[in-house]
Amino acid sequence: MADCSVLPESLLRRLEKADDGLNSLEVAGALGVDHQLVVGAVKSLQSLGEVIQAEQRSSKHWELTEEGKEVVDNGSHEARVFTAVPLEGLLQSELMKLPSGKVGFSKAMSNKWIRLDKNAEGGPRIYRAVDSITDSVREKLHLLRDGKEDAMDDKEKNELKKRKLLAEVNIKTYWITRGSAFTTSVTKQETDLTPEMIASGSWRDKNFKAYNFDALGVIPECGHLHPLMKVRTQFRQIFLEMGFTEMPTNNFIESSFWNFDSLFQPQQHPARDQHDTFFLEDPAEATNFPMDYLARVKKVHSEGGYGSQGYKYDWKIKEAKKNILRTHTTAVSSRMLYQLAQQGNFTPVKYFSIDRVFRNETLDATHLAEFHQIEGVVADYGLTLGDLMGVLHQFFTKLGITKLRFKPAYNPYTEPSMEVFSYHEGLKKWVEVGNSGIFRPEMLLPMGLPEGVSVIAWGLSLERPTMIKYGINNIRELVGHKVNLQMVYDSPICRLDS
Ligand code: FB9
Repeated sequence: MADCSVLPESLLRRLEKADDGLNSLEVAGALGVDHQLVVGAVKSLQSLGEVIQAEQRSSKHWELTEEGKEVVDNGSHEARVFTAVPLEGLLQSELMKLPSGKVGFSKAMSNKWIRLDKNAEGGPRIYRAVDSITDSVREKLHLLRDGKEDAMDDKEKNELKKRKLLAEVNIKTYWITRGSAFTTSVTKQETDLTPEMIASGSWRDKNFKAYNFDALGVIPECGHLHPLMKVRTQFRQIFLEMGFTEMPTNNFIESSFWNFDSLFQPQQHPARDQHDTFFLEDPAEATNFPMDYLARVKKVHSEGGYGSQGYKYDWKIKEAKKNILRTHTTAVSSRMLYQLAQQGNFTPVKYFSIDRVFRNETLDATHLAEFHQIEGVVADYGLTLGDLMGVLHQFFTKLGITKLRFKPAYNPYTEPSMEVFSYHEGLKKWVEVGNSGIFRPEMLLPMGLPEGVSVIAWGLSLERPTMIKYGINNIRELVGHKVNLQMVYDSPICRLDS
């Protein structure tokens, strides 16, 4: 087997004697190497300049099929039949049970290697008709496999093609001729200029490979951000540009107190029962509450206060202690507003959050039991519904959504509340893009926020805009165990601009 590292030199030496040129496939056969190695040598010689000329051609080429290769390894079927027949003969029925029996019998008979005695005792019996055989099919296939295309004439090749031992394939070959700068001594091309070469000056005698500025860089193996995370970054950027500060949302588990009671959401509200909320078994209860604040929450629920008549029910701390998976990030907003009230002198704030929330809801193509909620909160003296509409216009304009409409709605913790709609040019209809409202005094005043401070807030999901942005119709293509990770790798950068 030729030494592949000197293939280019071997090719040049053959070309020196071939005035008309060489066919790459014949060279491969002559050198006993795979044709692709010769193609590689042609490419490397072409990179040296005009040493050779190589014209691509399409050549028909005979290749052994898998069965043909098996015959080279184990002999032809007819030869295996001859070998299987002992001197005392073999029942034809026994021969037909052998793997090569059926396939090799007729060929062995036509080669007159065996004979059949139909009247033998016990049934038709096969005997050897000669003492030895030459398995020429195996020998010729062996020669062809080693690149000797002239081992058989076309008639023989087509015969073996019918027997599915050979196949004729079209391959791309090269017709190689001497170039204007032909030489048989190509020096090894250096691809790196090393410090040693510079220090010793040996670079002067080296032949450097031309730098290929068109070569693409190796794409580094790297991580890929999920589309949701790309869109989250864009929303975060929008909030930061608007002067909002991100809230700490790193607790999926929340007490019912902060998730519901602090928001003046009554303990008998349907959203608080099992089929809408995920309750924890262990630890089932939260224990650490600001008890003076808790007492004010209990009072405003059960008796009212701050101008409100309350819900007039027997509020129970046991219900408030229940641990749940938070159903909205408004629980975090509530904690932050309570913390703001504790700082003593009130200062206006703008907060935002983007994180996972969990609801025990009916699943469908666009809803799972969890989603990412985006929430914005602004607290200041004298904020009105107009301020809320204004900040919503500013926020959604940064998303490229300019046509907004507001529809009166209900939330337990905001009054008034508005659903936000935008006209979708593609769908030619108004689609809901979020919900909003002004937090109730029954929520803010028990926290200790000063009279006159009002807090406007709004929310939307991260999944909906992401699915629209990336053209995903079923949320299970975006999140969950069935996600096609290639989608994550291939998803383009996200720009949520107007
Ligand atoms: O995100 C929603 N829709 C949406 C948002 C953006 C968007 O961008 C387009 C590319 C340009 C497109 C659509 N929605 C809210 C509306 C619907 O999708 C709705 O069917 C699903 N809603 C979720 C809740 O469903 C159980 C989206 C989610 C939602 C709803 C309300 C809030 C947060 C998320 C809220 C709130 C709130 C209200 C007052 C005070 C504080 C928070």
